[in-house]
Amino acid sequence: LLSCSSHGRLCAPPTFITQRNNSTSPKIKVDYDQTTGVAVMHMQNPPVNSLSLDFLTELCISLEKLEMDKGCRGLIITSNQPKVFSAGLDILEMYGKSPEHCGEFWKVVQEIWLKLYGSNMVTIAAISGSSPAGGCLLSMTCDYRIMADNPRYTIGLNETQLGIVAPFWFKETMVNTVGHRNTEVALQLGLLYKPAEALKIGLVDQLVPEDQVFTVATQTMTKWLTIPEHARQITKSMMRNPTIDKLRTNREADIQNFVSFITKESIQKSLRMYMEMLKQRKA
Ligand code: CO8
Repeated sequence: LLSCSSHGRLCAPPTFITQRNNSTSPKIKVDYDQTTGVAVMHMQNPPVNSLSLDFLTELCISLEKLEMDKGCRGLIITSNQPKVFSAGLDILEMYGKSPEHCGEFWKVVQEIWLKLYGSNMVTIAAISGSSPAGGCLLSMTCDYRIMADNPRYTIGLNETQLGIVAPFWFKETMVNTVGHRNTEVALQLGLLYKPAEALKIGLVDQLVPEDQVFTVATQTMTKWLTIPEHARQITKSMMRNPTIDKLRTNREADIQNFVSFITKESIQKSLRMYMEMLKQRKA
């Protein structure tokens, strides 16, 4: 079993867990077409686009650059990894790490959500594969979601299945997307929906054949960009600012909550069991 020292610093992960090398190659590829004002962000963090500290930092920097460019009006987020949009937060950033590391990690998770949920750009998620947990959150921060119609893929906030609790701003993003009742059931059971079920509850907006996800995302973007920009942006802020403001004013407390929760021995044990389950499933 995992053991913790008395001052909360956790032991190094056991050897069955692969520590991935921090590759220096870019984890995000951005194609920006200045004539259309649309940027495409390709996530390329093998094998499953898990949202590590490095990856999220790179995502933040790329987003900041695009947001500052007034000519950039639309952003499509997609994945270069086969079968997966994003596997969510990198569990290895939360397992066997010091409280300081966990705090730093959580701050970047907050930052990416704040930036994307409050973005002035039209944002579209081109969901070309599975999108559990943080991958689902990333999708829900966008204005519109187009998913590959393949029943092998799933999307949802499955945190309870890992023995962890989705924080209030994950929950509110989901409520804002699929309503209170759907969220209540989805979050308690940690449901991962197949595309058709996700469409039914409004977790995604459109299903298309796998090879058309990107084309349809581009066509949809063109439509969204015909709406007068200022009116659309103010409307978006009106819908989203109450949730954004809540996190902004509680940011430090939210970090403290996360750190004290995630470093608990029982939670670390749950994460470890979940990682073991992933390995066994693979075998
Ligand atoms: N973090 C780290 N490593 C991961 C993750 C992850 N989220 N997901 C998969 N991996 C690893 C696997 O262990 C495996 O490692 P290895 O090659 O060393 O054996 C490798 O990535 C490939 O994974 P699979 O073989 O499972 O790949 P598949 O293509 O078969 O499946 C899936 C892809 C569907 C994405 C599958 O990997 C999966 O279901 N992953 C787990 C997804 C998940 O449950 N993520 C939850 C993350 S927690 C989160 O995002 C929110 C946390 C909120 C915290 C709040 C606390 C208060």
